[in-house]
Amino acid sequence: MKITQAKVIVCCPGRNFVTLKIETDEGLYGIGDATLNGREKSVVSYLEDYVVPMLIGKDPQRIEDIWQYLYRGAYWRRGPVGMTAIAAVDTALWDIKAKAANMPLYQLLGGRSRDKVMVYTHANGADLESTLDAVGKAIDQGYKAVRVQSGIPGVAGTYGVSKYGGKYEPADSDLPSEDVWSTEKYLNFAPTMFDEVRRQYGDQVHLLHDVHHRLTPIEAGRLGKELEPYHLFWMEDAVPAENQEAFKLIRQHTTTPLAVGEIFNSIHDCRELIQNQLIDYIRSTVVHAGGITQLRRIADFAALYHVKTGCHGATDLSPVCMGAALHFDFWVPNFGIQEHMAHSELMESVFTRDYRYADGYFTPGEKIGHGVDIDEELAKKYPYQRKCLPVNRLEDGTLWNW
Ligand code: CS2
Ligand code: MG
Repeated sequence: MKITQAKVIVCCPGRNFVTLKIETDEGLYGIGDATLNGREKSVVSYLEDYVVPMLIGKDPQRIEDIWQYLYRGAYWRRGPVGMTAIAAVDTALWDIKAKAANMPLYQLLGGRSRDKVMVYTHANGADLESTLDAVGKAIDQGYKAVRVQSGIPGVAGTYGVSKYGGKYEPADSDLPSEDVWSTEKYLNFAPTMFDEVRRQYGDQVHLLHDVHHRLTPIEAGRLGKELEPYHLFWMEDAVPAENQEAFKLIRQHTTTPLAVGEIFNSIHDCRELIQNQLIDYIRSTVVHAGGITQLRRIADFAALYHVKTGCHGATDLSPVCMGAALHFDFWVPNFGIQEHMAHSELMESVFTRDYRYADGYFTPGEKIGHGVDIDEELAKKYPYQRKCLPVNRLEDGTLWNW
């Protein structure tokens, strides 16, 4: 079998998506997600100007060799742009191989390890009252796990909360909008929020929270300790994780489970965190961590240290990533949870997918491959529109972590 063509499809049905379609001389094709929120066109160029010409004529069944060719062959290894491009190729090749084997991708990975995949959804509101309502709605929809984010008293707008009402889409303007942040006001508010959620909804529902890289290690230790009475499923991205060792300080102060990794693109980004058991969940997923091929390596390494998977699943990861991730989730032995920030109907309209939601769980579907496809003609109706993620400043104007 030979690769005859690879197309990069860019569309914006409510938000930007980049999709790679690899075609072969035997009529089979595979689809991969190549979306990098706020830097989409960089990945388009990396694929179109460099990777696609290298793929033509190669045997698509040689998934590992092509992964090594694109990783080692780049010389300039790792990084979000290159690894997202490699991930898109890898996902498309796994899609082709599973189709050639006439089986769903999870079967090719080793068969299912569970009957269904537990997911968590997002509940957020501009204030505590609307956030509590959103949690109740998520529970009524059957979710067993809910991520709770709220506007903070005295802080105008914040991560995870729509500025204009309606669905939250962080990449909200042509050039970065500017958010304002106060760690003090946040730290004083967060325990109250979870106290209210537990008081209103009890202990059964799993509660998650995303700090979104905004604390120092000792602040994260304080928050984790203060949230212990509320038994969070995880506290995510408490601290920027370039310095993996810094998580030792958080661990010394709290038993609140820690999750990190949605912005990692290599196993090396999380090696110390995992082997020193500084985290409990690894958030890396198919589209940004080099595809199924590297994500499997990360998960298997994590399993040695009791770390479970918790794949990222925001709306800026396309239904192609969600589909591939659900097949991965169905197989992976040390599964933890899968994020499901629901795409809008418009976003989903250009993709066909086989995964299904029921009562807090997903199943990946039984179609051959990963079960997701893109309607190229319909995608043309929604041309790319540059949208950047916000930047974040402290109240004194200091540029901080968004
Ligand atoms: C967030 C993401 O879902 C999450 O855990 O961290 O929504 C993140 O903000 C976006 O993926 C950034 O593009
Ligand atoms: Mg996150």
